[in-house]
Amino acid sequence: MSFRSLKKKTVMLICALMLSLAGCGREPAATGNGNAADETMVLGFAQLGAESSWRTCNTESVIKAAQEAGINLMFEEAEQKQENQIKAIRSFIAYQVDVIAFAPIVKTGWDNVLSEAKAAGIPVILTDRTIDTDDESLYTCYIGSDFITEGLMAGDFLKKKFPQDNKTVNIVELFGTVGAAPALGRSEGFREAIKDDSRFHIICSQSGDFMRSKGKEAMTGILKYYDDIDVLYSHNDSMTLGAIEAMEEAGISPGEDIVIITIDGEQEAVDALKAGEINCVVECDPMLGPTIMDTAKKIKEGEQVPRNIYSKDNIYTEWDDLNEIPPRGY
Ligand code: GZL
Repeated sequence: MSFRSLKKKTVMLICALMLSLAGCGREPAATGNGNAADETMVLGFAQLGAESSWRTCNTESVIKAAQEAGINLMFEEAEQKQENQIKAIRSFIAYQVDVIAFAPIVKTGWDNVLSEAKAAGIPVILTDRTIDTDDESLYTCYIGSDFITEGLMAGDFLKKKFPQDNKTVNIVELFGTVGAAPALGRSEGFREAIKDDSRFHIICSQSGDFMRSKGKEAMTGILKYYDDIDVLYSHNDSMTLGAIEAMEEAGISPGEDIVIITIDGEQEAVDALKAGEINCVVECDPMLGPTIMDTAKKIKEGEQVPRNIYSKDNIYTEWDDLNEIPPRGY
């Protein structure tokens, strides 16, 4: 963690601690008649990191949407560490924000801090990733993609790509962050889609942590060990783009020697699809900001909101009119 970041976090936590000790938190501005003026809504957002272009776009979407919605945003970025997200949520509780939203880096380990938010009467929105908990009251709703469906879409493309013949199809999977909902869901959906076709063999699954550098590192090692890979199924474009670098360094033609299926829909991946280096891109919409802000306002006003608000994810394949794909924005 940089000194600047540590200083910022320290100041943030001291302020929150002082506010909580003073038992005051946020004091509504008084009006002439002594009633609290309409307070501008405060939303605390704990982002998980900046590991991919998808995440950067997601962050920009949240910040822009808060500005446009007139919501005061307290934003903390956890540098891929769950303990930092938990600290950020605790600081939001101490400050008595109106709503907390966060992208849980992994599915487990949230019950304690979310119980504290519940005790403080602060509603919680899960964004982008889900959690495992026995207490469904710990969060109000989830806003993001359906990762199992994304995996099913990827598997369905594979079945179309390899028509019925007897040839074994060897698959390498680049797994996202271990324990993360998108990685677990994309893995589950893909396996569900191909489980009835005995030709498909997943010969290796290795985590690249959703990062380009780690995707390249993983694929470099895999290529040294296996010389009969037919397909790469990668849980995100950043890892895929790193893997493509590794393939090219090994003299392998991506999209031809090895069929590539990837998820997110970054511009660079769509450009590689158009160049024939990738065969299928399953979209995962990062621009969740407007829905988060709209939902947060409804929750603050006491309106009912759906338990799951799913993004609509498209799929783009080598068989489509690729000029129809809109500019991606990330
Ligand atoms: C999916 C999101 C994933 C993206 C990756 O909703 O959580 O995290 O697929 C990002 O690019 O790192």
